[in-house]
Amino acid sequence: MRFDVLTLFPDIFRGYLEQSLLKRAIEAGRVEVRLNNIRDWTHSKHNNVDDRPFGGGPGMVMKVDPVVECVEAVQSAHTEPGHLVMLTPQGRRLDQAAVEGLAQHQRLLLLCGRYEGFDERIRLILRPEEISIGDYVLNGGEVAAMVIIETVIRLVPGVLGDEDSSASDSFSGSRRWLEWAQYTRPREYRGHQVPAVLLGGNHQAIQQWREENSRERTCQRRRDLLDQE
Ligand code: 6GU
Repeated sequence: MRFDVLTLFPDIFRGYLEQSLLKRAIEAGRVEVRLNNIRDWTHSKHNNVDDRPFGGGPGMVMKVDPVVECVEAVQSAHTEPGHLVMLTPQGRRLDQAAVEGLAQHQRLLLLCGRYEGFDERIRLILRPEEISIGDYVLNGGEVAAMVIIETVIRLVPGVLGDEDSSASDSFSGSRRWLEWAQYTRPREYRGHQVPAVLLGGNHQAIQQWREENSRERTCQRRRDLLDQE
């Protein structure tokens, strides 16, 4: 799986790429992440990547030419074009089904914006898939791009250890329940006991308890998930 990130702030990604799971996946050659600075594709004397909106109003708009030329340069480095994703609050809201769709591609280009938005001609020329990570405001698409990288690589074979298979996660496949309550040692802490059934070694009873716990929590916290079933 390969990601080409297009951003004005590549440094935001560096610490993230060095965290253990992702670092191991990169070292094993399962994942590759290339950072591209959109500012390298400016022509103006002052390297402007943004400008005031025509018609007036607050804020600055990402200019069309550096973005289009950066995307074209990244695409032309390969024979097959990668799938272009634009991170924007105006996009389709990311959920696990969307993540599974993105994971079908060999190569994703993640286009991050800053400022008030993108010049509309970027959309018209590049026809990206537009994705939002939720109904709240971010300063830019960089954190959203990291969310995409993290959710997609969890589906790449070999990235997670066996003991942590993504197939058993909440929201994976047809399963839409929240995870059951988990406990580890000690058996008692400040008077709070681990449920006795989990200590008993009766695997059928444990499985039954977990299913019930999972359903109850989903019902209490995320009724909307049960209603979707
Ligand atoms: Cl993808 N970008 C920005 N700027 N804000 C967002 C977002 C993306 N998703 C939610 N809010």
